[in-house]
Formats: sequence, structure tokens, C-alpha cells
Amino acid sequence: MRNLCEKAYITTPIYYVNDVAHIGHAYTTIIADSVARYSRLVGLETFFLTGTDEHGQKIEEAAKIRGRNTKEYTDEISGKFKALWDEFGISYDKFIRTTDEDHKIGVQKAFETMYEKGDIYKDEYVGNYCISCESFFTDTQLVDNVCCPDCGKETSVVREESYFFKLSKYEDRLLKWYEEKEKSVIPKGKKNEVEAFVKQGLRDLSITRTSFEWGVKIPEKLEDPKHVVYVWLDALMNYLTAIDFEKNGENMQFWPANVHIVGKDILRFHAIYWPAFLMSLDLPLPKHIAAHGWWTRNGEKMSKSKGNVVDPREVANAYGLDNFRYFLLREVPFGQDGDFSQRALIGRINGELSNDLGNLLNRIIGMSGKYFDFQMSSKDVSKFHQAELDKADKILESLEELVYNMQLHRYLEELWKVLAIANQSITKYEPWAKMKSGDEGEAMALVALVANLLAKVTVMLAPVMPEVSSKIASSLGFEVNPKTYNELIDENKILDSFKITKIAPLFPKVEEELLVEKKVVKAEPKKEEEPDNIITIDKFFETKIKIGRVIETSEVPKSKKLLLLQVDLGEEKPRQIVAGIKEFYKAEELVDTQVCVVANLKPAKIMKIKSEGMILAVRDENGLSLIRPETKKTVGSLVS
Ligand code: ME8
Repeated sequence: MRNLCEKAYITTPIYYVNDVAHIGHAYTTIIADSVARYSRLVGLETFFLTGTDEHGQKIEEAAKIRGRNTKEYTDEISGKFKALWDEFGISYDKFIRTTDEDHKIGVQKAFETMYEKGDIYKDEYVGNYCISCESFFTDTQLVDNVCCPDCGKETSVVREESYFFKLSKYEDRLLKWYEEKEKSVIPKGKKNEVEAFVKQGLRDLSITRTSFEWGVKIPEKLEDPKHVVYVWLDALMNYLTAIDFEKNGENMQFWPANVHIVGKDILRFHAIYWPAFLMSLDLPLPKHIAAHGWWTRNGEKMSKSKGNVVDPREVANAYGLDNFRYFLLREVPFGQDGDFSQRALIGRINGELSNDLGNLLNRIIGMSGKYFDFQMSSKDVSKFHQAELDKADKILESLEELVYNMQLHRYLEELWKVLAIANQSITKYEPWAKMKSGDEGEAMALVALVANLLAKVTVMLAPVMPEVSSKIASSLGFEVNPKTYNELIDENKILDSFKITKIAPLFPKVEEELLVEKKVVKAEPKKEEEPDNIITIDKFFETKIKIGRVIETSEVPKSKKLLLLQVDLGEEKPRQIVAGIKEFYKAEELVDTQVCVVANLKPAKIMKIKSEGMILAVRDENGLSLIRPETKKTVGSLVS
């Protein structure tokens, strides 16, 4: 059963450029990328949009506290988002910036259309404004009479002349939409919250500001140049301007969007304001607005302003990009919050990925090589294993609905059930026993069954793990593309034959946490003229770096990377220091050499061993070197 249309338009939020991306942003983008890749795989003409949200007071201030020119600053951060998505192979069709000229023209066109329709009027606004959320709140919404209910920061009372959008006019139509379109907002729980909010009554929305300039000016026709468009109207319009709304271009055929994927923090803007704006513009409404939960750190929402973020690049570099993608989508049911932990990530790599998926491929390579010289025919698969094939096909048919309902964790769970059929078939039918008893044909059918099941899983895994999937496919001797999707999944066919190629194991077991947890320090806003990253000499001397002599070394049991060093710093007792240098230095060659040690570091436990300092080293693409004095120095001397 297909609930698809010919075209698919999939979007992420456009991210604020007040700081760089963290795993929350990567999560939304990777979900959207997986859905877009899925849409292309099943043969839909797909447009996948992401980008950056660059206007408003928050951005203006972020540039200001860094002493930067606003445009240059937004160019830099927007460039960093784009570079990260490019590095991650995110398959966007357009990266929009709200500072793009055609976007600005589109926003003005929308403003003018709504104004001419009589949906915009001028008045005065008095309200409690949160700069961080770029949002107004009523007195009753505030926490402790002054703080923003969303981010907890202090709001300020703003009184200004403003243009208003007649949001109240659309209350009934919005409620009707939620009622008639069951999947307009997903998940259901979030939809209920939105409906309840609208039922309380909607107030007209202030949609211009005069207190700052960094934004899109309202249309010249209104002859009111001090007004700039409210960032949320500006930002939401990106979904239309990206497909050439301003010139009603060909790409407008992609409208309405299939799904706007957003975090729950911005659902209200997407599920209330946005459809109301679209109604005012007489445009169809998006098919789904899907709100996911938050990634937290120790139970707190991960956010740039809280300074408790995890760098997605570091995680992907350490654990592998596809493994990270799999983890993000599999770990947390869509809509719920999840706490990021390396332990959970390692568990999934060593468990489902290595044991269930990687091992299956290894077994196919092993058996096909040993018994059939890597050349497999599927000619007798149906004869011996139709039941297993039917069972797998039934599961695979149910997957499409899960994608468009954003149940990606369930999608992966179901795929693993097909892997379980494959793994259990090997255990149950014992191809080695069949070979021994001379039933070579049956053994061939079994190994070919398993290879076909893996091929089907590989096709469906491609949207989530594109690189891994293409490696498995090439090892099995086929390609993942809309044609193979059609044959293996839609038409329930199997591949006639396999020419298997040996490849290195895809998921080596991870033995220990690969990222050293940094103590997260909340960034203090810098003074205006201070360039980035400058510290005073006093600040530098807070770090005591001393010359030490390594007197003893040993290996840390079960660790590939760590060595345990006893280092003399001229103190009463030598320091015990755990260092991640084993890949670059032999334990014995370090004895009696000098090193530089951060001596006033708070002791930490690494693999349950107390470490009382840090050895200085430098690492680049050619490896790692310890930092040492050029000539021997007295042990305990301070580096300055
Ligand atoms: O809100 N967990 O931009 P933004 C999961 N510019 N997802 C998270 C997250 C977390 N801890 N933190 C952020 C804006 N996100 C506006 C959007 S759209 C027209 C304008 C993700 O940079 C999540 O998708 O604050 C959230 O909705 C989005 O980043 C907010 O990004």
C-alpha cells in the first residue's frame, strides 16, 4: 500500500546562526535526509530543503558580542552548517539562507498579499519579549513573572508600533484542519497539545519590529521603512521561497510539502502560525508537520545557549558516520526525548550492527567462498525456502507507512526482524551439515536465501546507512537503486545469482568510549572589542605545566589506546597518569624520557584507573608526538 504522491518535498527547520551545529541539529537533518533518500529510492521526484535562519535581534546580538560585522558573521556560521552537512553527505537539493535576495523578495510578496487581503493591520504592541526565542509571551505564560516559559531566560517588556496578522480569524479553520486530517501533526500526543492551545483562543500576532534593523523590510508600498518583518514570518516563508514562490517558478509544483520535520520546541510556530499564513495566502497546507523530541545531556535539553552540546562531527569521526546515523534514528522513538550516551551508541554498534548485520555478511562471504567459490545461484531458493521469503516480504511491505509516520525506530526494528529470519535460518538448516551429507543444492539454496534476505535489508537500509549499504551491496554483487528497490521490495522478487566479494568486517567491536568527555563550560559573552579566543597572561598561568620524567610504564588491560605512566614531577610521590598514546609509543621506549604534564588538573578516572595529570602531545594527519623540552630540564620546572 502506497500513501505517496509523485513528488516529495521534505524540509528541516532552518537553523539559527547564533552558534555552530550540535547533535540536536544533526538529528533533525539526518531524519530528514533519510526520508528524502527513501523518497528517491522509491522513485519519487524529491526536493529536500535545509538552510539557515539569519535575521533578527538574537543574531544581531550574537555578532555584536563577538565584535563582528553581522553579515560577515552570518556568512561564517551559515558556511559552517553547510560544510558540516556536506561532510555528512546530506543530500539536500537546496540550502537556503534567509539573507538570500530572492527569499527577501518572497517574504515581501507574502506580506503584501496578506496585507491586501486585509489580514494585516497596524497597532501598538506591549508585551513580554524573549530575545532568545524571538517570541512574545502573555503575563500568565511567564515563569516567576518574568522568565520565558520556553528557555527560562529573562524577558523584557517591549512597547512598540507593530503590524499585526489576524491569527484569530483562522482559529476555526485551524481546528477543522486538525480534526479532518488525522496526520496533519504527528505524533498524536503533540497534535493534542496544539489543538488544546488553539482551543484556548488565538490572539492576533505581531509580525513586525522596529527595535532593530537586521531583517527584511516590509514592502516599500506601505511607506513605513522602520519596520522589519518578524523573524518567524521571515523564517517560515523559507519553505516557499526555496521553491521560487517570489516568481511562482516551476518548483512551486513541489508544494504542498509532504513533511516539515521540526523539534518540539518550534511546533507551535509550524502547526499554528504557518498553516494560518498559508491559509491567508490561499495555498494548500503541508501534509504532515512532524515534531521530534529533544536530545538531552544529563536530563537537560542540549542547546547552544546552555553550553552543554555534543559536537556531531566528533561523534561521527570517532564512531563512523553511518553508525551515528543508525544510532540517532534507532535509539529514540520519534517524538520522545533521549539522553545522549556513548555507552548506548557502543551497545548498538557491538550488538545490532556488528552481531546481527556485520556477522551475517561475514557468514555469507565465508560460506559462499568455502562451498561455492563465491558464486551463488538462487534457482532453488523458492523450492526450499518460500516460507522464509514470504515472512520477510510481509515485513518489508509494512515499512513504507512507518517512514511517512516518522516511525523510523520501528522501521529499523522491523528490518532487524528480517535479519533475524536470515540468522535463524542458518542456525536451523545448518548448511555445513547439508554439505557434509552431500545435499549441496539445499546448502546453495540456503546460502542464497540468506544472501537475498540481506540484499533486501540492504536496499531498505540505504536511506539510513547509505555508505554501509553500498558496501554490503557491492560485496553481494548488486547495486542499490530505484530499480532494485522495485524488484526486491515492491515486486517481492529475488536476485537470480550472486558474485560475492570479500570485504573487511564493517563493524569492528568498539572496546571503550572513544570520546573524552569534556567538562562543559558555559561560554561567557565576550566584551565588545575583544577578538575571539584571546585570554590574558594570568589566565594562561592558571594552567601549571611542569617537566616530568617517566619512571615506569605499563599497559592498561583491555585497552588498545591507553598506557599507564608513573611520572616524577619532583614531588613526594610520582604521579600516575593515563594517556591515550599506545598506538604511537611503545610502553618501554618512554621510560626515562621527559614529558610536559598539566600538573594542576583535577584527577579523573579513565577506565576505572585514577589519572593525576595530562601529558601534552600534538596530533595531526601524520600521527601523534609528545611535547618535550629540547634539552633535559630539571624535573618539576614550570613551563612558561
Ligand atoms: O528554532 N534535540 O532554529 P534553531 C533535538 N531558526 N533537536 C534539537 C535540539 C535538541 N537538543 N536542539 C535543536 C530555530 N534541535 C529556527 C527555526 S524554521 C522556519 C526556523 C533542532 O537553530 C530541532 O529541530 O534553534 C529544533 O527544532 C531546531 O534544531 C531548532 O534550531
